[in-house]
Amino acid sequence: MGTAGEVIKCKAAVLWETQKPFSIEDIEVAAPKAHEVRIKMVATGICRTDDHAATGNFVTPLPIVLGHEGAGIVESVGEGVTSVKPGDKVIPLFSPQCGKCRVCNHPESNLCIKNDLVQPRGTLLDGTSRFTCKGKSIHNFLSTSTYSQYTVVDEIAVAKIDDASPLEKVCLIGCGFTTGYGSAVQFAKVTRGSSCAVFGLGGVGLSVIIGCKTAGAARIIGVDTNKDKFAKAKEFGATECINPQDYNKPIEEVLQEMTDGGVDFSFEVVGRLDTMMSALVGCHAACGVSVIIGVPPNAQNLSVNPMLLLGGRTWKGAIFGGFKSKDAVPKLVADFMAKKFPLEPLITHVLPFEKINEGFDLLRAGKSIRTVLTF
Ligand code: PAD
Ligand code: ZN
Ligand code: ZN
Repeated sequence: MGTAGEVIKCKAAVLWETQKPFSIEDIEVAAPKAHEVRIKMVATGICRTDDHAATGNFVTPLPIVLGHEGAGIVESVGEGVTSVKPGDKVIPLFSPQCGKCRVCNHPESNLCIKNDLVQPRGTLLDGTSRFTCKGKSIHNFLSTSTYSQYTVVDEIAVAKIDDASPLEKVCLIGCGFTTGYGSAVQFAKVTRGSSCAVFGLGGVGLSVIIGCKTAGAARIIGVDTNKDKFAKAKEFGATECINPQDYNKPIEEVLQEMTDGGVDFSFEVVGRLDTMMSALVGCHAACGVSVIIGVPPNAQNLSVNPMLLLGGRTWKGAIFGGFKSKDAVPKLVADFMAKKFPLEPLITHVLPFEKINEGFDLLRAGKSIRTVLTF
């Protein structure tokens, strides 16, 4: 490869300060060090977690190159890399899989201890970043940083996928689709004939619905304050949709009345404390399972009466749908290629990368499900 070993100059969307637009900047991307991989990005989605970071709701070091739902082609690899090679199609993994730690060796868990999302340092594993702009080092986001024409990731944070896969679609497997779908089928293990409630009908919530339907749920109740989301939710398999603003009582009571005491499975896919409580109380007090997927606002806590759990309810949360990322992503791409689930209906907008701020405006206005930026 012509550029292997060299610094690459390219464009990236840099966030210098929270609550400010992204600036498209000329940056330098250093060559990958040992066990690192440099990727030419082809497509990346806009996920609400990127917006949480851009607004400061989710705290991460600045300045930074955000983006964590992407797909691209390996440009070059550092010493010792064995799982990918130049020319491979890949998906960066915001939740890595080192394959060695206690969590990676646990049969059920997936949040590898090498992750950079619980307490983000904004760097690769060696504690530094490969990005510089105007002489300043720019941080990495969630081990991935996909809002750049080129990015460098650790080998444990990238998965090789099918050579024939359409990158402008399968990029959603890098976060939104997999998180939602996995939360239903892999993490909650939704059962056939069960009742489910999904709070928040964005890209992730709709993917929860795909998972609930695949698992054979009998009732899937979509809950959203934006009724424009209902038609698509029904297209994906929601059997009914409700808007909390249409009732003069708490939505958890409405759910309890609709489902003989509460749903079997509820999913919070908004990222608010009040909806986390409603999802919890809206699942059955004895046999309900409530799953938190939404990222809560920074440093906010809930106060919970333990009686809500004493009767047998389960309350849990998951990153990336509970999937072990490096193992699961190539299989999910193969499943998509075998038409086991759709991704196209989740993509409402496709924009050139330079229009990233327009893409975020669409999300903030509630007008998009997923915008895919193409490079
Ligand atoms: P999104 O903004 O596209 O969807 C959120 C939906 O919630 C929208 O349709 C809103 O209208 C709706 N909503 C807002 N307020 C309320 C309310 N009070 N009651 C009901 N509905 C409401 O976001 P998304 O689908 O990209 O992401 C959803 C959340 O999941 C967000 O917090 C994101 O940070 C988080 C996430 N978590 C993971 C993970 O691994 N756990 C991965 C990806 C995203
Ligand atoms: Zn690990
Ligand atoms: Zn995401």
